[in-house]
Amino acid sequence: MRTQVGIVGAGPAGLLLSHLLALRGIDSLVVEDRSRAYCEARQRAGLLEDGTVKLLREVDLAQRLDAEGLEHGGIYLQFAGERHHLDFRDLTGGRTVTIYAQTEIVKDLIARRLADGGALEFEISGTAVAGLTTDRPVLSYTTAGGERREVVCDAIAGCDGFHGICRPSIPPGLLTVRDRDYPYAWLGITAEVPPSTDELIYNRHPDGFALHTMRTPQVSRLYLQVPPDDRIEAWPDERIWGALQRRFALPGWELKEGPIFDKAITPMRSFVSSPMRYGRLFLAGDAAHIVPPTGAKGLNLAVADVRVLAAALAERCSTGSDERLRAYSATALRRIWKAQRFSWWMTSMLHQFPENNVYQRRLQLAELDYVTSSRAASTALAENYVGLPFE
Ligand code: RFL
Ligand code: PHB
Repeated sequence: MRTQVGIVGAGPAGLLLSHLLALRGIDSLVVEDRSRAYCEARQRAGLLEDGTVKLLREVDLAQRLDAEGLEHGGIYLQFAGERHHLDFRDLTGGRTVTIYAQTEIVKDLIARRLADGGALEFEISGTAVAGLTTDRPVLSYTTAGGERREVVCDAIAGCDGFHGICRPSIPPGLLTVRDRDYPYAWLGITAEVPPSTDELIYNRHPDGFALHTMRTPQVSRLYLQVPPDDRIEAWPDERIWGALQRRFALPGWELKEGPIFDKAITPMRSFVSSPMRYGRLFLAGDAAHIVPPTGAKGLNLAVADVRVLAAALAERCSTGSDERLRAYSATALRRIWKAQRFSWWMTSMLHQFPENNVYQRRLQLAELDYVTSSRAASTALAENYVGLPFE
């Protein structure tokens, strides 16, 4: 079998890449080891940068996003018993962010690829990549029906997330990893209750960080900083709501509670593996880098990577020139490192670190005070949060 670009992983990176390539007349095959239903239900990101929304509009993927997405012109930062608003429209010349769940983006992308006749295979197993330094790399896998396939490609895109097989297929010693673990995790819940806020609340509290976000006008999403080794069984619903009530408490404001229908604990990590290329294998999205979710950058970075990669692969196909493909890793990494810095900074400013002494905790409060009282400092937060311009 033959395709131009073999794509491993039907997350946002792999699916969007196949769509962007199709728009340029390049055929691809996406292989995914989970079921379609699983990919469409996996609770993850919810916040899209201004540039991500505009890109999805440009490539005709924003019909439902425009109808159902919730446009936000700012966020709240809560600390030391007060809640402060940052007005992104004012600070960034009218730019905004949009709440539209990753589950919905994935549903839209899968529906569109199938409607356009795209090749998409779910529930495959035994994914392997070979011949990466030749000009005919091979993607092999076993179909849901048990048939082993070998697909000869011009290039392979490793969009298979942090735990995928593509990054580990690169010979040891060729990749440089820069990473950082955080001494806590996030417990995330989705609840059937209208959000108690019009815009997201990022909350620094002596008990730990908390975030109030949302999915729709009827569904709230909330996160709590918890110890890294906590198990979800230790968090019955009453304990979760109790912790959220304590952390968000503000005179005259009420946090509404409702039935929780999804809860999970996620570790926090910063990770960059470079270069994002080995021969004809190109890594994109979480396969190459991870950020802690405090800056809401993971999904947006995956989109930014494949935007660059699709253009580079298209140039290679139409002109035979490798120039943009050779620049892919360096181009993507410039944005990635700035998002790493921003995500690390937001995380460091808002969480309780067990090792912090009183002096360091006082510095965090001074930083928050500065960010909410200086126009220069709040502009720096705002322009990173709504998303730096594409290259
Ligand atoms: P994904 O979404 O992990 O997709 C990878 C796909 O590859 C498949 N796969 C394989 N397929 C075939 N063969 C194999 N051997 C395979 N191994 C793996 C997997 O099943 C999967 O379908 O990576 P991608 O496409 O790079 O997308 C990245 C985003 O999913 C991720 O960065 C974001 O969800 C991060 N994130 C957030 N990002 C934002 O931009 N804004 C947010 O508000 C935000 N909030 C979050 C987040 C991530 C979170 N968690 C759970 C990690 C909140 C949370 C709690
Ligand atoms: C989410 O809506 O799930 C979300 C939003 C902002 C973040 C992290 C998660 O920083």
